[in-house]
Amino acid sequence: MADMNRLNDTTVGTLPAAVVRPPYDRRALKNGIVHLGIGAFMRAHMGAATEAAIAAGDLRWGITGVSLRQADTRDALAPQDGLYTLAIRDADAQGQPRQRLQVIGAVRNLLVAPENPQAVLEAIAAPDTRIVSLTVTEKGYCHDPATGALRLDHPDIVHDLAHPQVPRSAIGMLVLGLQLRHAQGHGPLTLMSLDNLPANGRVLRAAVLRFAEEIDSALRTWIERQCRFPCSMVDRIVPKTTDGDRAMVSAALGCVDAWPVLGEPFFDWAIEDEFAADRPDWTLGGARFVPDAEPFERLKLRMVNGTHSSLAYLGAMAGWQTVDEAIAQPALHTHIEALMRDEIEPTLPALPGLDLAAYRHNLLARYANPALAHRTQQIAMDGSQKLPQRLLGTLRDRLARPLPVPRMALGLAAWMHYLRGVDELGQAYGIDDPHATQLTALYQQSLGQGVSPHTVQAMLAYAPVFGDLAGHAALTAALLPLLQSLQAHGVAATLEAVNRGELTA
Ligand code: CS2
Repeated sequence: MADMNRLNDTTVGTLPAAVVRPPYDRRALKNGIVHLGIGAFMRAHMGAATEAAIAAGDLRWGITGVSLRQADTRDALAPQDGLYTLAIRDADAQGQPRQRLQVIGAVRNLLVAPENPQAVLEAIAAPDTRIVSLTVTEKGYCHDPATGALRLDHPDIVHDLAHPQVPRSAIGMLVLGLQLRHAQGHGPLTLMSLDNLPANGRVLRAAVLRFAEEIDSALRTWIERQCRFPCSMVDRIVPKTTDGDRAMVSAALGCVDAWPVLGEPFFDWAIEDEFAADRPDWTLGGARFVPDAEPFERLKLRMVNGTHSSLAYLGAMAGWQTVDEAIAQPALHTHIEALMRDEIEPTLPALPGLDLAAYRHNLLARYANPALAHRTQQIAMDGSQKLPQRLLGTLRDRLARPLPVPRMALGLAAWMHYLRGVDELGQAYGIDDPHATQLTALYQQSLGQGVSPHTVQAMLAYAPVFGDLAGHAALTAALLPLLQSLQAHGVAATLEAVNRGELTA
């Protein structure tokens, strides 16, 4: 690749004709959106939908992308004038992987918050800015996953309250940026979370108001009355980009893109039409505006993310490295399909026009996409932050009725088993989770001579994740034989047994 040109505003005109590229004059773009957490997901999802709105002629929605920690995205994209390629991957009718390439021009500016937090506050305050959106992952809200409340004792929040000139957390940056905006007399903003949290807009709103209350009650009132926090459901599978992906995209472009993203063809975004000022017409990119995102979020978090996490822990332990490799195992396929049909779907609210069986079949086909190489270890990270909304909501609903939970409990048992830090092939891996130290110590200490009721009880007593499920007798009884079987016989044998209707409490 050394002798190839770099993708940028000059070379974009020379790309092969099959590559879609910005059909508008990028120099005329205004910066209407500031996005915190300019990672792969946002660039493959909202970045693509915003590009569609801009391409239709509305040039107000250029994006300022902010990295909250690392400089790598800015370092890669600044020499490319913010241009990056979205590779949409699937298989053709013969099962051969293929990709469709689009160069996206919506990201105009890039900031690295730790280098210059003031620049981020100024971008939030700038008069052209109408929307600040976030993909900061579950842990980026500095909240307690079990209750949803902002943790005033979170180290980043403690830091930001003590040093408001140099905020580190997304919440601190938002509030201090809004404070500057308010002081400069510019209008209110829409703050939009695109993370996989239930009622993501309400979680964000509560965190922002709680932080604002600590620094300035008049500011809190202004935000509360004037700013808007629409909830949304976002859905597109976006694996982490690898060096191989970068080489493949660059070869197809005939010039180097150091920071492409890849994703599946599937795209969904249901967002509440609750904006403080204008917004792009994201329907042009496949979004839909809905009066209430809650039923969409519940559907998506439970069906997609819930089964994704279950599959990821089982797959990671069995040594199935990618989602398509895992779902190709007949016993796992049977389990995931039955998990959706028998245990998750009965907990979902009816949605007009939604055919749940078709949704389920389509989801299994998405998991089987052979061109994504989505790693089970990637999905397995941050379990403490993900399990409450992915698995525990469904579990709580079923336990309250009470209905049996053998398949839901298997996902949870697999997460506990995963905490031992070594897979069934003997490969050790790190646990990537903000609670990793506490959770691995708890699991390993509670094991003693092997899995016992004490092991399960000790895990369920971990309040930041399980809250009121501590000591739950039926859940303990459901988990125990599954965890024992995973430990003694492994993933494949446990799946077979569960599929035969065994190992139930
Ligand atoms: C995945 C999600 O990494 C994960 O935890 O479950 O990122 C998932 O791919 C997306 O939510 C799909 O929309």
